[in-house]
This record gives sequence, C-alpha cells and structure tokens, in this order.
Amino acid sequence: MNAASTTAPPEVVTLGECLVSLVASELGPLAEVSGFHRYVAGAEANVAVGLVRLGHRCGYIGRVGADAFGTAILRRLRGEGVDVSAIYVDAAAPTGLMIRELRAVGPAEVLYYRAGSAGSRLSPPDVDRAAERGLLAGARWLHLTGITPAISATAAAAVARAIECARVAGLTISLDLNLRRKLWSDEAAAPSLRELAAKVDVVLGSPDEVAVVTGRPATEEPLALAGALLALGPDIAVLKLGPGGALAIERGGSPVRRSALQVDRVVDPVGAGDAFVAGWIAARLDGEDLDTAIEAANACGAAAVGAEGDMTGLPTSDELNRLRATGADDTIR
Ligand code: KDG
Repeated sequence: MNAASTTAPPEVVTLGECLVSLVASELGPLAEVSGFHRYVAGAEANVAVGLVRLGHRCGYIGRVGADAFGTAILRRLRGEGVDVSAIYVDAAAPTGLMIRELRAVGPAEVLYYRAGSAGSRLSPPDVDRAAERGLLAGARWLHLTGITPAISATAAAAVARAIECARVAGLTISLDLNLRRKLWSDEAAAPSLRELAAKVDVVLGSPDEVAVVTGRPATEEPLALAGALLALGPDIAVLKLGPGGALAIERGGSPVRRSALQVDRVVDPVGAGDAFVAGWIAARLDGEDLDTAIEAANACGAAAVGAEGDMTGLPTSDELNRLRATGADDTIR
C-alpha cells in the first residue's frame, strides 16, 4: 500500500499558494498562441506531490477559491495523496492563475493573475488551525519557499508562524529560495530571504538566487556561494546547478558535488527545481547522506524536465530507481 494513502499524520508539511497554470500548447510568443493545457502548479505543491510519489506522507497548508480552479487543485492534490485537510476554501477571493509560454529558445514569459487571490490571503490563523489539528507536531519536516513571503504580508507572517511552530515541535526546516522577480525586486527579496535563511536548517537555491541573497557575484565558484549561504546561518547549503548538477555542504563538513543526469530532450524545464527538492528531502528522510541525497535529487530534476506541466514528470520511487540504475550520474570529486 502507498504510505501516503494511510491516515497517519504527514511527515512533511509545506505551505504556500497553489495555482492553476495554463501552459501554451504550442511554441511561440503568448500573443500568438491560441491553445493552452491546464495544469496544477505552485512550487510547494509540486514538492508535496513529489514527496508523496516518492512514498512520503505530506500535508499542505493554503487557500484556494470557491471556484472551479480551486476544485481542480483540491481534486489533483487529494488524488495524488497529499493531505489537504489544512487547505481552506476561501469564498472571498478567486484561485490564483498563471499563464506561461513554451519556448524552444530563451526564457519563457510567465503571466501571473494572483494579486488578491485566495492563496495570497494565507495568514497565521491558517497555520494555527493546522497546528491545533496536530499537523505540525506529528511531522518531521517543514518545507518553505521564497515565493510565499513574496505574495502578501499575511502570507509572509504565515511563514514566520510556521517556523515558530516547527521549531517548538522539533522539525527540520528547509527553504528553497525560489526568487520570483515578477513578485518582488531583488532589493525587496534579499533582506527577507536572508532573515528566513538564518532561521532554517537547510537552504537550497541556484547560483543566481544565492548571489542575490548573499550579495556575492553569481559567477563565483559554487563552493564559495555555498559557503556564503552557510554564513547566513543554516546547517546545510545546497546549490542547484541545473545541467551542472548540484553541490551540498554541511557546516564543518566537506562539500559533495554530483553531475546531472544527461537529458536528451527538455520538454518543459519548469518544476525541475521542485522535483530536485522533493528528491532531496525524501532521501534525507530515508536517512541518506548528502552525496546520495543530491544524486537522487538530480535524478528527480532530470525526470521532471521530460514532461509538460509543473508536476507531471515528478517520478515515483520505482521510476526514480530505474533512472538512477542507468548509472549516468558520475561523481565529480
Ligand atoms: O517552481 C515552479 C513554480 O514556479 C511554479 O509551479 C509556479 O509557484 C509557482 C510560481 O510562483 O511561479
């Protein structure tokens, strides 16, 4: 039986805004595209689904609107086995929406329709209600992203409350920096993300994101960037290097670096970073060391880019094992 289908409390709790994503069904600029495929998206929801597919129970704290897209999100997350008991259906605001291009070359345009959305109305009482129901006390891990504090002041306060509750309950806390420049400027993001980084155990990010948070150049060696991240306070820093693999370092330990799986065709890169995070958290929950965890995480990221949609390609444990058995991931020492 899938562990996620039991009624036991979640091992991992996450919170944020889950959205509906309309992805262009053909390549090209949004102004020319006429067809779209509908997906469920949101970095934290992607991680939650990724963890459940890897056999770990996961709960989500958030809000959706009392509309068809809110229903689609609830059905999708529930269907995947995510604990949705702490998702509040907020009739006072619509479910957030994002629309994105598919591009063969260059960055894809993303449009957000999420200002004032139900998800952005997430607030500390949502976390308190979840905590009262034992969602956090029974868990082992809280996962956060830098998107949630960017969507509203109340959502930022909810993140702070979740950290307080998780600390009391003794959970490991991870933060994926996930800088979203359509939501806030680097100048606004940097101090907020630095403050969060100082309060969590694990910080994950790309060189570009780490550069913004630490004030170092993004062109610096990954090890130097990871060191600068550790200096902010977490015990573990993980640098996501995309096609370059990943590097992880624990305070007082030696760095480990792994190359990425070779991917022949990238169908849709969006969600790969969340797949990486899901793979990394799952491996750590399974007691794996940093090196094995980034190897598994790299494989999850590679699996994700092979399918269209933010969470479509997240692998199951069996799929991950098959991918890892290809042995294409070589250790760089
Ligand atoms: O990491 C992928 C996310 O960017 C996507 O699923 C949507 O959370 C999202 C966002 O805010 O862009």
